[in-house]
Amino acid sequence: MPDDPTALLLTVAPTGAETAKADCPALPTTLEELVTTAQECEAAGAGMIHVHVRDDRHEPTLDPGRLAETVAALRESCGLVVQLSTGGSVHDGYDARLRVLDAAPDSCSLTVGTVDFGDDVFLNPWPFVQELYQGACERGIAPEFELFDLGHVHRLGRLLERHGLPVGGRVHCDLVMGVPGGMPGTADALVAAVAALPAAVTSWSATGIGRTALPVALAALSKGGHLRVGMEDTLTMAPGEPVGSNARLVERARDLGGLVGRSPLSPQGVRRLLGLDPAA
Ligand code: KMH
Ligand code: ZN
Repeated sequence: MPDDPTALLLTVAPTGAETAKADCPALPTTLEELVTTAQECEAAGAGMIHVHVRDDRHEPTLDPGRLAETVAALRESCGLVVQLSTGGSVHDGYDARLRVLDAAPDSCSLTVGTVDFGDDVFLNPWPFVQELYQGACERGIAPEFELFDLGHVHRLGRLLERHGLPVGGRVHCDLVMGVPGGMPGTADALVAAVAALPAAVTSWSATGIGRTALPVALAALSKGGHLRVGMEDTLTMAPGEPVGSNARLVERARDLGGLVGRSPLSPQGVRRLLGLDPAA
């Protein structure tokens, strides 16, 4: 059955690894805050949550116990499809990032190539990308391919040609735009990236970092794509107006989608979109 073109996947990325709690007290960094955020965002229309975990000092961590505990808590408290970040922070090593899969999330982010990341470099060499992809496939975890640059779009085609499709046969990717060092968060860049997507891609979303959030969201909706929003990517609603909560960003995305006749996809619909068992 073809996907319903009026359905809109809203993914919320509530925390990320880059913003300090001290700089943004509204950032959900404890498990309790994350669970509350997930529930609020589900009520606002989100279908999937992209999760980065923090430690007791609110610092990013890939501690396996914490990741497993987080997956369990989210499954117990909300219906959202749980996607764990395998990107972590730019300081995380490859082994720790591979071990994220052991927490058995429904989905995992999978960045397809290296990208400059502000003053840092987010390293994703080809052998690591292949190992991560094979690990996700072996465990039946649906990858969401993170594409920060046009070169990543091309590389996704190479990855799928060499290793085949994910379990379930669906290929979902997310254009992450406006990272300093990656592709710009513009309508022109989005159109170019979408035109270059491999034919095997079955769905895509886009997210614009910082002030590119709205231009990217509007361009993505105009091209029929889905949306990722959240405080991982955007900390202001407008210049000088801090985001009060992740749910506000989800509500805004839902309302923008509504203007062009799109309705939020339920978590069950998201599972279908990703090739996961809808009944699980
Ligand atoms: N924190 C960035 C270095 C992902 O979650 O997979 C990587 C990132 C991508 O956020
Ligand atoms: Zn992330």
